[in-house]
Amino acid sequence: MAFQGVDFLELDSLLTEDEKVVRASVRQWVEENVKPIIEKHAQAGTFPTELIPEIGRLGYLGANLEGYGCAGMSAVEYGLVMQELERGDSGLRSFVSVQGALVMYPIHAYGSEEQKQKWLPRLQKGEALGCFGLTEPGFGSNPGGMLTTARKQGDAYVLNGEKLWITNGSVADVALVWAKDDDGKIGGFLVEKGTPGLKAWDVHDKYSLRASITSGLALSDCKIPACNRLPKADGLGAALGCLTQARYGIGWGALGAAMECYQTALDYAKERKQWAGKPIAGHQLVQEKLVWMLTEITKGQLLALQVGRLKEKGKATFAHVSLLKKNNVWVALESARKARDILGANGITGDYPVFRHMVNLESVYTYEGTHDIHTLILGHHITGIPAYE
Ligand code: TGC
Ligand code: FAD
Repeated sequence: MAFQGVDFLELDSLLTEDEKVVRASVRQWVEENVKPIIEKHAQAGTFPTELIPEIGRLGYLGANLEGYGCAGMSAVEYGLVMQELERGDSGLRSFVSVQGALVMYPIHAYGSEEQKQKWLPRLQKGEALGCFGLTEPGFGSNPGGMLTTARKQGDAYVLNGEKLWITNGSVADVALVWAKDDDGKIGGFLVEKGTPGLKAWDVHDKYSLRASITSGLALSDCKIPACNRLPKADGLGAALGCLTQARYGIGWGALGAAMECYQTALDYAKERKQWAGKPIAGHQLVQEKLVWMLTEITKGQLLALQVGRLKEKGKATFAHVSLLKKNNVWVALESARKARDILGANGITGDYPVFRHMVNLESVYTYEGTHDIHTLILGHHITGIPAYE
């Protein structure tokens, strides 16, 4: 059924007309262009590249950035875009998150004017694709330990190292690679496709985020002009600052997947009859699952909206964003699991979107800081004592 939402507490009354218009237009686009094709792509393990020009034209890439052709949306409008995209598929939202929050944002925030002019307009239109290379085979939750180096050689940097689990790594025209310089300081380096010494390959046989490209990058004496370093990206904090932007979008996006699963399960439970023709929605245990989803989704909506309003006032901290990412992805994953259960055997097929959302959310739970790492970030914040090591 089209155009459904979950708004138990009339939270729409807290949205502006512009915000509702943005949400409605993305929702309609996803209904018409994503939902009819996404299951096929997920089964085939392909990303729907045919949608990229339209995604760019509609302004979804770097949607909350100003200038360089970007839409300049507010934090809440941007969040609603992510929510509606992820109602379609987490892989689609990932594509938009990586391009906007992890490639365009750092160029916008830490780049030179020349880097911005060169990349942002093309990235915004989807004419160029980017990827964000932070994670390494031995350094996921602890990116500060990275082994990749960028040695200065005259007016060039020479990069060596390996990055793994990089969304869009093999198709990116530009890779933002995080590496340690001669002083051991972490910086961001723009490595263009085709640079000698850069190799990319794809991770195959994923059960999760199948409609998304996940790659490895190897940098072997990969020489780039010194002017490709982001001048204002000073240390690990700069990379983590990009993650704050992406995690914010994920906190909203996950709710889209959760609402899709809830609505699918509710509709199914009212239709599906067992035990003398009674709909399964009439059983207490099924109702308990549906009510859990409704309760947690509603709390998640309030959380997203408040973090969004704080972000609009420049008051959202990375700890606020950790709470949002941690809670809402957990709610979405648990909702998807409960919805899968309610659908019985039908729940394991591609006839319904639930299993795809459920397995996608396993990745979302892990990437951009695992659920437990966000617990530790919050623990650090409230006690002042880091407990990572
Ligand atoms: P730590 O000493 O705590 O921090 C170093 C400096 O950074 C500051 N900081 C942040 N700044 C902005 N935003 C954040 N989120 C920040 N977190 C920390 C911090 O205040 C400090 O500043 P200063 O001035 O004192 O130097 O660093 P640590 O090495 O102890 O690490 C802390 C930890 C574990 C929280 C961090 O490393 C972490 O977040 N780990 C998780 C790694 C992660 O999330 N990786 C994601 C890779 S990208 C990805 O997954 C893309 S998925 C594709 C998609 O989005 O679709
Ligand atoms: P690990 O760090 O090895 O963690 C494994 C387990 O140990 C987790 O449960 C974790 O919570 C736990 N753990 C780790 N440290 C602690 C601790 N101190 N205390 C308690 N528990 C701990 N990265 C990028 O840079 N760019 C991308 O575009 C990108 N895209 C991705 C796409 C997909 C589909 C996936 C799955 C990952 C992607 N990643 C990307 C990588 C992602 O960010 C990492 O997988 C994530 O940060 C976790 O790192 P890890 O997988 O090495 O797990």
